Amino acid sequence: MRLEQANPFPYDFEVAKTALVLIDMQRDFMEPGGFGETLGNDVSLLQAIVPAAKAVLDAWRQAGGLVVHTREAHCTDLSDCPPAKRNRGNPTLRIGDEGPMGRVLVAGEPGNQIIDVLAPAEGEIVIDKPGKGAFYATALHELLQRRGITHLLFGGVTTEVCVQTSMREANDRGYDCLLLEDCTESYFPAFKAATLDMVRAQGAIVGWTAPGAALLAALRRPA
Ligand code: C5J
Repeated sequence: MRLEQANPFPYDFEVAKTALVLIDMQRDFMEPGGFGETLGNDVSLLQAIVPAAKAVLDAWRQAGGLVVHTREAHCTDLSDCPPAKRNRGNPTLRIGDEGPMGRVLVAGEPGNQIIDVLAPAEGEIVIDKPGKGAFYATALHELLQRRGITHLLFGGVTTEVCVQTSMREANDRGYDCLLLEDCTESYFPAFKAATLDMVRAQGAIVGWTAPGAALLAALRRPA
């Protein structure tokens, strides 16, 4: 299968060897009262990508592709949250503090769940990650290797933090990565634009980018 519209040049992949990786589409980042807002961000900006991400998720499931969801999540005793992360900046609530959606960025809390509309389906991989990257201190690489995955399609939030970090980690592990432009968002539009540019610069130094519609069209084309 080929995404002709991909940048900086067409992206070839096989559904059976490709996973859709949706990064951190959690209430903690997407809704008021969560981690994103405690850092001073306008979380309403992120809602814009939900329809495109949902359309891609539905089509990818329909095609039988592997789906991976990640959550930035710490264990209840915060033993996987370095003080340098917890103490950084001047948030209104720190990781582990009790907020309106439960303890901020702690696994199992209401705010830590993926938003309902993109909730994982039975059998899909869900990775709880203590870092920004999806490969750091998780079993993701082994799970993908076991399934013969060579290509990753990325969406999720935020573009320049957890999405970009995960893409760079994936790139170093040998995956051909593509970022779905309208399925990722940042609290800072300029950072999103810069990330898309830097990913595909220098002949796709980190990977490709393409609109979600290009993937939908490719999946609809007869084989
Ligand atoms: C952040 C993330 N922004 N999921 N996490 O702290 O990008």
